[in-house]
Amino acid sequence: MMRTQVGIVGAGPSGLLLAHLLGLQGVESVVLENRSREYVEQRVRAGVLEQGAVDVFREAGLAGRIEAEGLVHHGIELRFAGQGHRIAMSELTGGRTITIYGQNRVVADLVAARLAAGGPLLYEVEGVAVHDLDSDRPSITFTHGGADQVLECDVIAGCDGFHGVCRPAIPEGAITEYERVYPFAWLGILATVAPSTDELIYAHHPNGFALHSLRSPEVSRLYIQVPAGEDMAEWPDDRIWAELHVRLATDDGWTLAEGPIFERGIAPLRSFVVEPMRHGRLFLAGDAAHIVPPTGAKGLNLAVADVTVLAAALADFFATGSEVGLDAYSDTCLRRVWQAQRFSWWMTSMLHRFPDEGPFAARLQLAQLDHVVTSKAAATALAESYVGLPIP
Ligand code: RFL
Ligand code: PHB
Repeated sequence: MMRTQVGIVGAGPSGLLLAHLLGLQGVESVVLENRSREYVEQRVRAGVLEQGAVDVFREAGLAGRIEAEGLVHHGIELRFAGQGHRIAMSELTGGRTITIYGQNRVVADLVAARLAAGGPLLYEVEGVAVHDLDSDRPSITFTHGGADQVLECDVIAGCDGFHGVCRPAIPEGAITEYERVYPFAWLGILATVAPSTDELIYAHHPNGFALHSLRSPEVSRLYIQVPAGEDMAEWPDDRIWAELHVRLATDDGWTLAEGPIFERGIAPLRSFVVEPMRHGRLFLAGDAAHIVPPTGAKGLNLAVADVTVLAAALADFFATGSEVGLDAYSDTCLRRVWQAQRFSWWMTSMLHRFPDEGPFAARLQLAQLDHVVTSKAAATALAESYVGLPIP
């Protein structure tokens, strides 16, 4: 039998950052992850950090590599009807920025910090189950290195992502789930080629959405909308590039440079929220509690906000016994979560081809885009959401 203050299920960005923030406040935790360290550090996902998220990392002493190697961006481009239009994000938001820095590097930085702090971080645990969530001694059972283990906790943090075990452990009827599944997915690639753009390009095209992002001056990250359930085998490299050229084309002769593709994957698009983000002594954070379609670049940033709020509430609880912060956790986070849902849904609706909608809907999308790039009020609304709401 092991004992800790906070048992954390999942060593993604949520679980690792929570462990670090708790450690800074003298709160003990044990982090349990069912995958291997290599797998988690290589998993390619998000790439955009809001300024508020970078601030959290800086204040926690974790921003060394982000500041050295992250790329600070002041605007994005919306491309439609053959033309690009810059949204001057920083000018519209009093100087706020975003930073391009891959999620796998965020995770690697957090793992390094956790190991340096000597905190327990167990990989390749199996059969994780959470128990007695309604008591003040919840526990986690699992197998590690062939041995059955019981971890007794004061609190459990469910940071185990959308497919984890914590949310399903909450009795039916105690939570409400809100969900929208989109009829399309994103096919994403990483390619060894200098980005053909300085800023992210979000493109609307009759064939469907495309996004030109990047990871570094040498590596481009590109996405195209594909039908839900699409098989990667349908997309040989030359077809991916051909479609990117078509969807990103402009009237002024802009060109897209190609390079060797070294990573590819297809991710479904979904909007999901669970309310409340708590059951008894179990607190859900990040993707375990909510999923946004990636069009707003909000998934990772919401995870950072959740665990920042949760760490402060837990530190107060362990220092003073007060549950005020813990009781407010779900409502505090959900307000911000629903704003990110609204923005992510809106960006998704404006930029994708919806197979069941006709030409009227497509004309409305173009009118919406035209409005955003010609009205300062509309551009400001987009920019404020894109750079991110304050972390409470
Ligand atoms: P994570 O990163 O999913 O981490 C959860 C961790 O829990 C582990 N786990 C378990 N551990 C122990 N026992 C169990 N039973 C467990 N079950 C699961 C998992 O192995 C994992 O290590 O959630 P977290 O920490 O909340 O972080 C959230 C972000 O990862 C997520 O919001 C974003 O990456 C979303 N997302 C993207 N966001 C963007 O802004 N841009 C993107 O391009 C983008 N691409 C993506 C994505 C999410 C994806 N998922 C979740 C399918 C691409 C994919 C494929
Ligand atoms: C990425 O670089 O992976 C990325 C950027 C912006 C998004 C989604 C993903 O909206």
